[in-house]
Amino acid sequence: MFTIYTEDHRLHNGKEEFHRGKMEECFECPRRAELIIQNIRELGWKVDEPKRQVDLSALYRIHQPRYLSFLQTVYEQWQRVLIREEIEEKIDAMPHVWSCRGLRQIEPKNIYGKLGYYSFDAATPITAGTWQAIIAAVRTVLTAQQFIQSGTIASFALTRPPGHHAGSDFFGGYCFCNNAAIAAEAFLQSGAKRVAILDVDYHHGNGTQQIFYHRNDVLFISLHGDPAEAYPYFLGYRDETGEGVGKGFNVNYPLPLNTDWEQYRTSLLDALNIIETYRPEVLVISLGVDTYEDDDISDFCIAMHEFNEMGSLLAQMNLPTLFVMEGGYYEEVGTAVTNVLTGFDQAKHT
Ligand code: Q9C
Ligand code: ZN
Repeated sequence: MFTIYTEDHRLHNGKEEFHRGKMEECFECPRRAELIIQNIRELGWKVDEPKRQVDLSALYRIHQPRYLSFLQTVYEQWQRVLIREEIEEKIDAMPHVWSCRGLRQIEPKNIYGKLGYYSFDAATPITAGTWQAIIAAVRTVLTAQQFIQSGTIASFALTRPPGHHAGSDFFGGYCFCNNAAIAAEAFLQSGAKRVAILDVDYHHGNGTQQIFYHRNDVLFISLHGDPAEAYPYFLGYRDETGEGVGKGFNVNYPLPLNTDWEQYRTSLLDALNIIETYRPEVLVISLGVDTYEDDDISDFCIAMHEFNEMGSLLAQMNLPTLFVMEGGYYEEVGTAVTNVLTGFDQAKHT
């Protein structure tokens, strides 16, 4: 499987996230991508750097300009406040207050207010190099998208930070810009009429759902831990089916904790049937492998070898397929990823 990767992801390197009532070392770390690329190199697959001159207009179509300029400048503003408050330590920017029911939706001037206004959790620290890493991930996914556009049957965008929790104007869940959504938009810009995004990450792709909820040119399907029990808790129920012309083009499969491959497979086959009926020109996979039984923050029970079958089922769609990296938080994350991609490749060649 042809992979796009750059070391620039390392520039996003959060120290701690709020977890179980206290600050703990970030689960979403540079090491994740390094483990994955190591597995890919061992298999001898072709790896390219993202192109420098890639057209970024899809990024600006998916995310609000005000949100993007916030992301670009937030760390500078944060640093000025640290200096003013005479804090010498290098601390990541992190929200601690949000606007709930009964409060206003107005962007505050204050940096703490802004951080809360543009986010939904305290798991997503912003570091000095976060913006550069975000742009590197967007270049990565758009380069992989271009290769598919010009006839490559499948490619893998090894993106970090991940994207599926990021909406048009909010970050959270380790995500800032929605790499999969940006790729889908790029396909449409270059002439596609229908794109399907299938999200197999353990967590509901709330950002992707929000972005395309009122649209029928992108079908969004997500399989995930039931929001009544699993993060992000506040979206991902079955009755969220889209609105306006988008009605029927959003499909959620909330699954119980401890879902195993056999149960998962049933919903996956159902999802693949819906995609077939939709007749998209391309398939974008939000590839989270945090459904693994030993993932550090998730509660499904998929065994390592079962990821191969997942890949081969995806191949049977017979569509140009763009894999975009999302979650997966454990030492063998690279094996799970290459198992999906190997399963896909092998099914293609038989
Ligand atoms: N610290 C992705 O897999 N935190 N994001 C849950 C609390 C947020 C996962 C545990 C999990 C986000 C891309
Ligand atoms: Zn996840």
